Amino acid sequence: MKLYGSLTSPYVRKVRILLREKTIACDFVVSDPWDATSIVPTLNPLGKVPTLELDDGSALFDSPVIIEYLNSLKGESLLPASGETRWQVLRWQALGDGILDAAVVRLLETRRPEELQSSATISHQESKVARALEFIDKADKGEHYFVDGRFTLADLTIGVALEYVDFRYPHNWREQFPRIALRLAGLSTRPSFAETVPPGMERAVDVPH
Ligand SMILES: N[C@@H](CCC(=O)N[C@@H](CS)C(=O)NCC(=O)O)C(=O)O
Repeated sequence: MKLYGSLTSPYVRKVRILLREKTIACDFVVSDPWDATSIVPTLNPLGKVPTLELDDGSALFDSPVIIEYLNSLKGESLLPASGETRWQVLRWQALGDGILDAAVVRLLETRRPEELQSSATISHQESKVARALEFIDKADKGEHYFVDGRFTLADLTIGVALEYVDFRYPHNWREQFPRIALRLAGLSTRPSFAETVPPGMERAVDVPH
């Protein structure tokens, strides 16, 4: 298996974390999806990373699909098989992916020439992140993990999303949401997270009490 992706893509990072959590061997090919010579569009017509090339030459794409596939290969599943906890984990995963989508749209907008940028688009995306943080805070019951008393795809996805907010949309959310900051500090120390920090990302070390 070969995973194609960039070192900064949070969607790719989710997959790299899963591979580490489940100790699955997989080659990692650094590939910039914006590079015209990238091989990715020959595997994935959408030209996006992550793209996972399987040993039979076929490819899987979209991070939740890749994650579900890899998660099914071996070890304890990070997604409960059925019941209420399954839907809870999938909802957290959707929220985390949605935070990423909003932060990416915002970032791309801010990278346009200043005179072409839409402040309405930027604040529309920022309000999604703000509401998501409120949602996470409200759901916090002081437990170490989101669901099932163990590390699941919920923790993986929300953890990556929060660190991506720090990386690409840095703002002082920790003061308003110290419980989320504490939760993220716990996740950040996992080897799978520490080993996949994007180059250029400074990690927040201060956790408000
Ligand atoms: N929904 C996709 C999003 C993947 C995505 O948008 N990846 C970005 C990199 S962060 C990309 O490849 N962009 C290139 C493009 O859109 O052409 C997933 O979860 O895998």
